[in-house]
Amino acid sequence: MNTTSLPLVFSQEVSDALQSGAPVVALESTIITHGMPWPQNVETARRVEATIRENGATPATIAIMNGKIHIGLSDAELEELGQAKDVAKLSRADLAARLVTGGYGATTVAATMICAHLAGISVFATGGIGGVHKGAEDSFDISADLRELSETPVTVVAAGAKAILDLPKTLEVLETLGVPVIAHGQDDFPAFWSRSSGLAAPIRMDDPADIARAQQMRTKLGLPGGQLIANPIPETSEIASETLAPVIAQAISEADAQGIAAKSVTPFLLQRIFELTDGKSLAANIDLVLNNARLAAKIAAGLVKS
Ligand code: PSU
Repeated sequence: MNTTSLPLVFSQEVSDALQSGAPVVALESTIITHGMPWPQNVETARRVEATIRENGATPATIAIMNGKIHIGLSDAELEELGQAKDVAKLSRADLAARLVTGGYGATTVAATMICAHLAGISVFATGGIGGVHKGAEDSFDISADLRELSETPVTVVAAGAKAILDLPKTLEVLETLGVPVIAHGQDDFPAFWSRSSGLAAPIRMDDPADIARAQQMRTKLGLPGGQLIANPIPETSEIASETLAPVIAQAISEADAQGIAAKSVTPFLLQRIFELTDGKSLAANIDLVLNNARLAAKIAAGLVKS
């Protein structure tokens, strides 16, 4: 792809890796600005980048700064973004407008997929994708992440969808949209902080190289879109779903009572669950992201080899 006319700024490390055909893993920035509190957000971002390097790939954290899409951030930029105020949480609908008006922009799963694809990166690691919110039959709150997965050819490694969501409906929508949902190493669809949602994943794959080949096969077949790789949180870090269910219910009823809507719902719920679990949910969130970074690096290496 000719990227010269695009508002893309590559870090030297990412530019070198892409030019030499080395494995690269994209990372999002909403998890830094809206998903975790300071300073754990920046500490985690650094650890995720280090994990990707240890596993043989180059990390490319994606964010909007000064009207440009940055593909790969320096340590100083990571620090700046992690403490910045007025960072817009960007998805497909508002990415272009923010580039024109300037200011900081954090990329969600949807926006990160778009930017990664423009940059020529086809694997991306995050925590959990957005999905169908509980009560969506009234609120119509369905994350744009789901449709993006059906349109943009990037493999997204996540610990399933966040347990704050309606997971059966999220899986239904993904099926309708033709998105392959592939559980890694188990039959069940994981529920972010817990290894199982009690729902079967439509596809299971154990070998990262197969996951890489499946994405290439989709391209060969002319099928648009990416893949959702649902990678369960490590056993030692999981929080039992029975423990979390009442906490999630409380956070959701507080959000309803306070009229929290649209883009603010997920950050509000994550923050309240963090407070209500005395920080345990954040520790689990950090461990699952690191685990996803490891798998994404292996998938990226598989894409390069085959
Ligand atoms: N993974 C995390 N924490 C997060 C997210 C992912 O561990 O905060 C972000 C992603 O950017 C995802 C967003 O796109 O949550 C979902 O937001 P919404 O439900 O508003 O679509």
